[in-house]
Amino acid sequence: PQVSCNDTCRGPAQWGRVSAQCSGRSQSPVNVVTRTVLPDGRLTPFQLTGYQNVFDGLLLNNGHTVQLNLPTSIKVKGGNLPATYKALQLHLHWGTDGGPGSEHTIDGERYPMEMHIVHIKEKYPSISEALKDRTGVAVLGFFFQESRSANAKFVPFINALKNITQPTNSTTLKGVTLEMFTPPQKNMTKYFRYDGSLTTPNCAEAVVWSLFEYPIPLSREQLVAFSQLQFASGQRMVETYRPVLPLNGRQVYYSGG
Ligand code: BO1
Ligand code: ZN
Repeated sequence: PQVSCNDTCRGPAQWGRVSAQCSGRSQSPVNVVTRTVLPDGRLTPFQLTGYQNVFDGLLLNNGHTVQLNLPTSIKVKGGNLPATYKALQLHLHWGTDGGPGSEHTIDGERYPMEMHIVHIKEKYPSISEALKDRTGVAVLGFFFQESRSANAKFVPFINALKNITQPTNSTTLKGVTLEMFTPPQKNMTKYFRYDGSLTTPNCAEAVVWSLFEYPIPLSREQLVAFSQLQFASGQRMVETYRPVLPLNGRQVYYSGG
């Protein structure tokens, strides 16, 4: 008889069967070896638009992660990006109860959580168009680190998680700004840059990655709160990161040269 698949038999090791692109040579995430990054003076500070705009955003458990949909009035350019990109959504990757959980690693260190702000080139109507372009998508990646005190700016986001424990629950975060969920701009000047892919199927190699060195602080309790979410299987939504993949000769650049 047909048996249903659990969350491991559909895990990253099987993704090559889901989409051939997941077996490609420019996949994400990667381990960044800081000794071998190339300082690049073209990696200037980003020009961010709409980070102070107040919006009501849909926060949802999409069965893979928690996602906050963003207004497309939020944009990023500069930093040697080849175009202006508009925001679609942000989401996170984490471990178990505040343990290691970031997708990218820095010198082999895995942070407790990583946030991705997903953008597409302004000219594209949807992500499916952008995924056909090798630089169609720009993801800004932010690491988190455990801090003694709670991060007050994340309180509304984290409080809302208890209302969306099951896929496909959603709730509206009212009166928020992207500024609440990102570091002060002075802490966004040091970042790593490389060309890679989506970290989940279809794993399209269409992403310009920017990974900020400065980590966002959250208390242990705040990090643990993400582990209350659940997959469709009823299992706790934990270890939501893809293992690192080889660079296969790709260079990682660094702004802080
Ligand atoms: S990530 O930032 O590399 N972890 C990543 C991985 C997968 C997606 C986005 C970012 N997937 C796509 C979905 C689309 C959806 C789009 C925007 O995100 O495949 O169905 O429309 O939300
Ligand atoms: Zn992601």
